[in-house]
Amino acid sequence: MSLLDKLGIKEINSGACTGPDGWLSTEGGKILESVNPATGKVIATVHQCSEDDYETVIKTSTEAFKEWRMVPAPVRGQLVRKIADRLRDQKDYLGSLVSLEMGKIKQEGDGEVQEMIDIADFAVGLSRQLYGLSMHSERPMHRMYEQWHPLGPVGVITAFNFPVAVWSWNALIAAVCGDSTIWKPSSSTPLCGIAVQNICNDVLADSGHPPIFGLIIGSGRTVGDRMVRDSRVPLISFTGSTPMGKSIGGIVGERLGSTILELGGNNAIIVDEDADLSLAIPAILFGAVGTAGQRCTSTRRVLIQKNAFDKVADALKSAYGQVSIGDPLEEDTLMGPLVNQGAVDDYLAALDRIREHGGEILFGSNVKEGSGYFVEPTIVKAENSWEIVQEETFAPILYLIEYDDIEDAIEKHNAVPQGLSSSMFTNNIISAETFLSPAGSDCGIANINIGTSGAEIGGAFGGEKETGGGRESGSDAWKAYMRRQTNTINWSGRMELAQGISFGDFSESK
Ligand code: UN1
Repeated sequence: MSLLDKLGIKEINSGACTGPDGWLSTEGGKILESVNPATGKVIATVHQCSEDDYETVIKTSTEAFKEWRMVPAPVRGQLVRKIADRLRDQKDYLGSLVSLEMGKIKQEGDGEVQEMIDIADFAVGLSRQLYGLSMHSERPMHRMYEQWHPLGPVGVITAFNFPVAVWSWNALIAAVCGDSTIWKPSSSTPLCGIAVQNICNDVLADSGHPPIFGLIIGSGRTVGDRMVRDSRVPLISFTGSTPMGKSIGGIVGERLGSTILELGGNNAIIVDEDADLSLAIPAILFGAVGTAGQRCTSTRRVLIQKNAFDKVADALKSAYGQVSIGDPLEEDTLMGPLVNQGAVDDYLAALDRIREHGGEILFGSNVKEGSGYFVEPTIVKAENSWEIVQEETFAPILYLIEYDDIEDAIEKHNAVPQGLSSSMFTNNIISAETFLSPAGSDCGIANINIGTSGAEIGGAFGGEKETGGGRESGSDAWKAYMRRQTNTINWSGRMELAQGISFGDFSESK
């Protein structure tokens, strides 16, 4: 049995969205090819959804929501637990599919499925902890509290680089919150969407619960744009580029819907003078080369105290020299391909701009000959102020930048438009606390002695500034998927106004 068979994927897939009873036929829809980035060859094709199909998906999801919102949250959690069971069974296959379709190495593909399992476990626990506060009323014999209610169908638009985990952060938390979800995966990774949806359909079919997990594979212009504009979808969670996020934020804001925006990062690691390089070098390597530099949390800049610059640069060059590039499903490979030719073109265009700035290339900078979208991981000596350094290039290009002292390091660190992840390697408690203080890193994630990428699911994930401000995954990120209701109950038998207001005496009125 082939990998695709094991995951219920066909060579030609004519179910690209879901209705009340699982897959809807989209036969005849415009063909989308899923391409293996390591070879450039087509893995399988999908007939995409039409605008009419979108209407069925949204109606199904809206009806499912009406039923699901009344299911007790701990019972909702049990459905998610079953999905976690299936993910545990299929971890190896699904991890391999992520590798095959997106190009990250198998270790990271499996790691991504592990994130799904972890968030599912988190969501099951959360299903008994959707706590609201209770407040003391200023009036006697009044009870005041808040409760969290389900919000509605949630639109989840995910990117190619985490083709399954980001769905789970959203959909599994939304599920225990009582929401249905409509997932639009990236057009580069439709097969990952189909594989996950097959698991959801199986679990739902046996459960007696409504079809709360919906999928829609189609072009951004046909179905994505429709969903973003649709006032039946109160929340859009979007992961992708800053320009696209700005446009989505504007459209959803215009209709006063909510968004969770998870946009670009320009993540830096500060290497303090006394940093332990046996920790810093592997962390920088994983952050910059892992997933071929295609995580939002990828390390893009390393700020190095100028006296330590040569030592750190040499250690990095030597580590980069040992990175094996090739088939992401091979055990020894550390770096797979970029996702497509467009990404290779972006890598080359960035290198041209680096050269225009007079940037010194310390390692790499070449596209690999042969099939597939392979490039060399690249190290550049750069200035933080260069325009290209200010931008997120979704490729393994690492900028090494000198600083004088901790103030200079933090100033340079924060002097980019994005604010996702950050880290400092130091054994100096004052440097560490400065970095974590209100005057330190301006990012949503700030770490000491671990890198910028590979965050655990238990924390709230997201960032500031042009990263969009959204938070998903752990901590209290669940609140974004619910609506808060404040309730006051008067059991005093008297009608008393707040703020001590007296408004005539009508107590005898019938
Ligand atoms: C992303 O790149 O969109 O922290 C998400 C990390 C992963 C998630 C990255 N847990 O690198």
